[in-house]
Amino acid sequence: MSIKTFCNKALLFAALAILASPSFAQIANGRYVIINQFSGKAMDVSNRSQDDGANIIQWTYGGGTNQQWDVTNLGNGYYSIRAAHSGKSIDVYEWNSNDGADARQWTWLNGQNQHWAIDNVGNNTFAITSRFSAKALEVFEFNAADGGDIRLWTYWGGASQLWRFNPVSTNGGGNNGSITGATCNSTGSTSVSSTIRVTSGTYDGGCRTFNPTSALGDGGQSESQQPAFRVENGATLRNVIIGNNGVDGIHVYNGGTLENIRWTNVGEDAMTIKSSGTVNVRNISGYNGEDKFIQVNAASTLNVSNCVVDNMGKFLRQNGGTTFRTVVSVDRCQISNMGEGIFRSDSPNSEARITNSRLRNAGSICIGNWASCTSSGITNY
Ligand code: ADA
Ligand code: CA
Ligand code: CA
Repeated sequence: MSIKTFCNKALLFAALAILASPSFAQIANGRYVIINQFSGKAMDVSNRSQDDGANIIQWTYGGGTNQQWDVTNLGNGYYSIRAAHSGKSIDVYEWNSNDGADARQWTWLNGQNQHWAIDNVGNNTFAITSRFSAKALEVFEFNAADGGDIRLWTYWGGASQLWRFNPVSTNGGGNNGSITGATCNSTGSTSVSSTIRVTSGTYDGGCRTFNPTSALGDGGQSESQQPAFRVENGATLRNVIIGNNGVDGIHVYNGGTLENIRWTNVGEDAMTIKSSGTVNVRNISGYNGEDKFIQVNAASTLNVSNCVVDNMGKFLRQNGGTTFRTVVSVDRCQISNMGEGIFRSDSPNSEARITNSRLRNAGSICIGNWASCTSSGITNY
């Protein structure tokens, strides 16, 4: 090529390189769940306290407003970060400038110990640094458990000092690539003594907690339990919290959509595909089952995106001994503490894949027989 063409191309590439470089965008004002990169747990005001001096700790995200933070750009290079349930600020307690100083909540007084720099250090992880002490918020002593303390320490860039800001969506809708799971805060409760059937259109639970009664089962491992909801023929169920008696969860016949659902305490299982169809599941959280989360009993296509699932035997089971074809895709999920693993099937005709997800103590990704079972974009945290 001519020198002129070469120079034009070089300029074009330089311009493209600038456009393609990470934007290191600032945090927009809004409400966020703030997730620690090391533990995967959410920044939390202990015991939902309203008090000045209440401790700030980490806890598994469960949708509480004491786990959501209103972030406001103060226009001076710093932000205020205030708990949604109390309006109180993250505060360097007692103006302690040492390593190990505690982060607690305090009434907003506009002090420099309540001003925070939020710096994008790459990959959408952020350091949160005090204007007063220049020290960074971290999970103290690499504690991965619920209740781990949030304190300040000299910044050194470890995962325990890095945070993700996941926007809280108020409508259960998209989350721009972040993993939040379900986002409802309970608006009240409704008891369910016979299965609620959703046969067309959309059933919007309004973020109420649905509590199955013993008429449907006891939430244990009995296979004779009834589901709390039955979704049929492509209908949609959204904005639901299933309470402590999880019974047989949600049954889907002939395809359907589940959106913004939280299973507080999974029963025999959380969701079962009972007859063939396409099932789309998004923005869900499930906790504390004994065995399966999702059960597949019929040939089907299942797409799951944006889920948080913790503490059960396995994420998905195609019914034991069956050889029909299921195609499962799981994207943007955080899966932790699976006794056995993620996908289990006996079918040489089925396919499963998990992408762009975070795993911790999640067992084997592929168990049993599959035509294909793959993973990509996995972070072990
Ligand atoms: C187990 C049980 C099946 C079925 C399934 C389910 O795999 O063996 O018969 O009940 O659970 O649908 O939960
Ligand atoms: Ca603390
Ligand atoms: Ca079941």
